[in-house]
Amino acid sequence: MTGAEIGARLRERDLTAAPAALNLLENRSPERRDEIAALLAEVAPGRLGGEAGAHVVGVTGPPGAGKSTLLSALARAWRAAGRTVAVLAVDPTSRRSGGALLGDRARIDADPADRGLFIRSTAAGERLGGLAPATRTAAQALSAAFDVVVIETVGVGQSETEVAEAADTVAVVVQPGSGDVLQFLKAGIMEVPDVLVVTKTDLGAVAQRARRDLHAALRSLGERDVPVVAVSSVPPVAGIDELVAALDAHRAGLDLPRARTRARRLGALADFTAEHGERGLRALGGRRETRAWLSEQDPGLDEAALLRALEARASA
Ligand SMILES: Nc1nc2c(ncn2[C@@H]2O[C@H](COP(=O)(O)OP(=O)(O)OP(=O)(O)O)[C@@H](O)[C@H]2O)c(=O)[nH]1
Ligand SMILES: [Mg+2]
Repeated sequence: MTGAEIGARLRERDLTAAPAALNLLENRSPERRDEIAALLAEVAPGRLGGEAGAHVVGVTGPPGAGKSTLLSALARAWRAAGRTVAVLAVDPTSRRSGGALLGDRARIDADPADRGLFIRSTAAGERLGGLAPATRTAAQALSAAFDVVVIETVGVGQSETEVAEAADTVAVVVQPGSGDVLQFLKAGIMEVPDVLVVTKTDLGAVAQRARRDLHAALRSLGERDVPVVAVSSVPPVAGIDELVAALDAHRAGLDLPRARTRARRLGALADFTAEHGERGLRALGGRRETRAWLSEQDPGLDEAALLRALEARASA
């Protein structure tokens, strides 16, 4: 199947094209570049006649906070509501082993026979603490076919900034009793997420305290509208419907075309810098100049097309 064929199938919301799309997008060899570009062109907003319909949700937080278990519960709720779901889990540990072990970081319970739920674990690649370059474009491609696309990343501090650039809604997952997120929030090291989730409320008082502390920190930052949702992802499961509603409410309040256009432009800039370094950036007149130039480009262009435009400009 060619890149264009895979892209066309995604555009027609054929979920069975998802594995082939990921296989192609994760293949970073230069000879596949045109295929990848062809795939992305098929699902570009210019081709779709508007932004892809999925809700792209970033789920991030410290190791072991309960992200994957939460996603198992969330995926069940979304599927029960008839929504199709793709989960892209970024595995930072496989940098050393050189390849992602399927489902390693994800550890998401799912019915293997369910065609409406697609789960993929990807190695983080060369990028430290960030998104695998393939993950961002995979999220964009799958957005044409699925109702919900989740990007799960591990980390606190730097990682949610990159996720925020790729996702419509960012949820940061906090484990009760671990102070990192609270301290990072208070110190302004961490960007305030769209939704905060306290996991493991089945543990009782410690979870309630975590929720109160986060509320207090948000108040002191003047961010009293950010919801803090307490969940238990293991029986007795609790708070999942409330979390689904909080995520939906955030998405409903977004200027989606504006957010997505910004994401594609920042993504193209990140791709360009990853491939051509600071030196390439200087050839474009610097980062600020390049962002200004990107902001004048056609909002219907996909990330790969924007990257090609940057490269053409750099070599002009
Ligand atoms: N009691 C309780 N344990 C939970 C809950 N959610 C997750 N856990 C446990 O917490 C541990 C870590 O859960 P994961 O879902 O793998 O956490 P994660 O954030 O995805 O971890 P990494 O991907 O390794 O960063 C596991 O042992 C889970 O069983 C919960 O709601 N209650
Ligand atoms: Mg996980």
